[in-house]
Amino acid sequence: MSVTSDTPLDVLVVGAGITGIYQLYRAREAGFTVELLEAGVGVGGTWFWNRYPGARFDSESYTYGYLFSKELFDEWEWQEHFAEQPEIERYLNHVVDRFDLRQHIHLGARVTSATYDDTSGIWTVTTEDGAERRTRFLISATGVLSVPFFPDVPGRDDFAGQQVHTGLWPAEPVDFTGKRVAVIGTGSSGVQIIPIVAEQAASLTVYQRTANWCTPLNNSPITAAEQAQLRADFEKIRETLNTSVSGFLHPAHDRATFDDDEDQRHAFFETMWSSPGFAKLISHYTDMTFNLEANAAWSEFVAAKIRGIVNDPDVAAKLIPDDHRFGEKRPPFVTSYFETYNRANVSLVDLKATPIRRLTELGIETADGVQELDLIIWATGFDFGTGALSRMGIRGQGGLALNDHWADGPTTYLGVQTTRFPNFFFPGGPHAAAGNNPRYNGDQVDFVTDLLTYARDNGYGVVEVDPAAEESWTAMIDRAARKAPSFGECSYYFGTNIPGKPKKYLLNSAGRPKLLSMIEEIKSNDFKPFIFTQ
Ligand code: N01
Repeated sequence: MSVTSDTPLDVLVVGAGITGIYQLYRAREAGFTVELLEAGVGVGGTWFWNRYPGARFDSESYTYGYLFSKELFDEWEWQEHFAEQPEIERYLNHVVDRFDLRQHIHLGARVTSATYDDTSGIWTVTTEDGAERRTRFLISATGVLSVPFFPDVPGRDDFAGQQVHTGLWPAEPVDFTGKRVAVIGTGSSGVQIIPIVAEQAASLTVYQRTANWCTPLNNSPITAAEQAQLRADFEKIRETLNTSVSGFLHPAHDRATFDDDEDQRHAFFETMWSSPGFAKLISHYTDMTFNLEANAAWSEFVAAKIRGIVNDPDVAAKLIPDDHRFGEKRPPFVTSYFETYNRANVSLVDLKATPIRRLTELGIETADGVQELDLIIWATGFDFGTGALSRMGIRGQGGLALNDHWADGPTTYLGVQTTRFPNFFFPGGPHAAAGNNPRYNGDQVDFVTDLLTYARDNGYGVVEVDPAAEESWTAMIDRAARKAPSFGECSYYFGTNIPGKPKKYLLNSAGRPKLLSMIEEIKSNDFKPFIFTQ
């Protein structure tokens, strides 16, 4: 099957997640001919695939949704401060229909190769069904958490029961009722699904390798008065988000941990414990993440909370991290998580003491024997940052494979382009964000659209980035990684969860204001250091 026409598209977007939908909208509004290819059978990206029970935002709904249209903001009333997956998927479908974008979207269209032609500057993109499309500009909005990771556990195919991954959750509801269920992994996905499975399953066994510093999400419905206030504050919200380091509304605190005496500190820790989501990182004492003593004081407070909630002291001890500090990994935010371990049908296996040996036909085998199961839920994470880009068969100048170009990890400029791959962009990919992702990704989409508009309006057909600029931006990313108090090398942010993956920082910890100020400077300088040719 081939849909190739003589006239290439101006823009082909890959991925119908939050970033891709916005990129499609912006490219069309800028007057480009544009289509979007999406592997899934629905739109939503991360929020389409991660449809496991309990999946929800942990950034405030109204700060995570789109802010480009006041009308859209006014008409969509988020039900909760942290919306659940079904509402998020409905919202994204609403956006697609409201802005009449569906006609440009091809669902079930997984990209298998994308090849740049040095002579014409045109990309040829092939999908799984063999269809080919030609485009001048190729924009991959394939996200950072889109390739689920299954650990290489021996005997995975031997298990006779059902297996599902949180990041590849089936469209049909998975029934836990009366079943013996295992959840492997206790990252943000695992800790969201565990309480819900526990309520319905006959038994739930949680396989935990590393305990995480989980704290309450503190979600609640958005009241009518709050809805009205949000609408009244639209411009103020946008302004605050645009000037905050990580794209949240939470204000920074003005005191360090030991500026307060013990009683004041305890009271502040209680306030933090009861605060919503990421306030516990952003509005915390200014030194909490990097002053070891300060971090230890907060960690001990959280540990005491866990001991206070979990009845069995041995189980509580296993749920308290002992190998990393609070904030060194991305902290999950939970609802009734620790309480779940007080249920008679829930047990916790410490994989450091008894690692998984293999799967058998009946269940999971550790040193303690085989736990018989009906359903295994893999909540084992993702090939973060570069996972999707490395599986699309992308070839740039002279047939160079992106995977060879990035053999030692990604190098980028602004997290939107890499050298030797002209006319190819990847907003929301590696080096894009460290915080509330849609805010950074939206900045990148706006920038890429402006860049392409400039090229078109000035008669240029090829846009590439100066190698010196890429080198300097990538060095800045690596420096910021070393300085960043949070997200240490034990985190998937360095790719260390994937065997054989180069250890390279995949976020942009320099903050959103820096990204925005660089974008403004580049725009005012005729988009240098991008190189334009006809
Ligand atoms: O994945 P993870 P996730 N044997 O990589 C364990 C976003 N998100 O899907 O820590 C046994 O964090 C692994 O153990 P260890 C958010 O950005 C957001 O949970 O490597 N266990 C860990 O416990 C988040 O950070 C929300 O020792 C194995 C788990 O699997 C990101 O997605 C909700 C194993 C993987 O945790 C990823 O979260 C959900 C093995 N061989 C996700 N291999 C929101 O709330 C791995 N594990 C918005």
